[in-house]
Amino acid sequence: MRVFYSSASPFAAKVRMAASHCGLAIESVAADTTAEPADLLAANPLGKIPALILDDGTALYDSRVICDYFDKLTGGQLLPQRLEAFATVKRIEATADGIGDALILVVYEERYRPEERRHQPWVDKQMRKANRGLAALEPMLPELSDDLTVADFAVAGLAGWMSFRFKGKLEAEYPALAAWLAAFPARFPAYDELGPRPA
Ligand SMILES: N[C@@H](CCC(=O)N[C@@H](CS)C(=O)NCC(=O)O)C(=O)O
Repeated sequence: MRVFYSSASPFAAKVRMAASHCGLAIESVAADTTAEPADLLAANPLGKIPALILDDGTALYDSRVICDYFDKLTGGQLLPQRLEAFATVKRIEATADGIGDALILVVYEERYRPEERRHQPWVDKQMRKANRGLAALEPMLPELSDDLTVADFAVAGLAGWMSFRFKGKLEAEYPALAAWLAAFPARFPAYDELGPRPA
């Protein structure tokens, strides 16, 4: 299997950490989404990473679908079986992913729009979304068990990415999440290699 990724992407980091946790050997192929490379578009018409190419050549996207596939492929290593625990993990994953979606739009507004075309009320709306999500996420963290699940990888991907894209925000506003991230490499040593890092 091959995964299109970039070293900074929180969603690609989530998938690569999940694959490692499941003991899956996947080849990582760097992709620059801005350039819309043909091989990425052939795998994912949306042009987004992560996109996974299976051994039979078919493709899967996005990070939630890929992680669910890994879970099924490896007999339930990312998701709990019990309904209540499953719902908790999925809620935390969706919250972390949704915060990432909102913050990425904030980053893209700056990256892709000329200054005179930026619309601050829309950026503010995305920031409110992210801040509500972060405030909701912090009290959910104690619900995570010692056993790593996809929720841990989603939160670590998000928080690791924020630590350089929104430097200082977690420490200043969401210290429980900052502390959770600081403790994560001890729980998952491969974070140092697979966690998000500036491109
Ligand atoms: N919901 C998607 C989000 C993926 C996503 O937004 N990826 C970003 C990089 S972190 C991307 O590919 N952006 C390029 C684009 O939107 O064209 C997932 O969970 O995989």
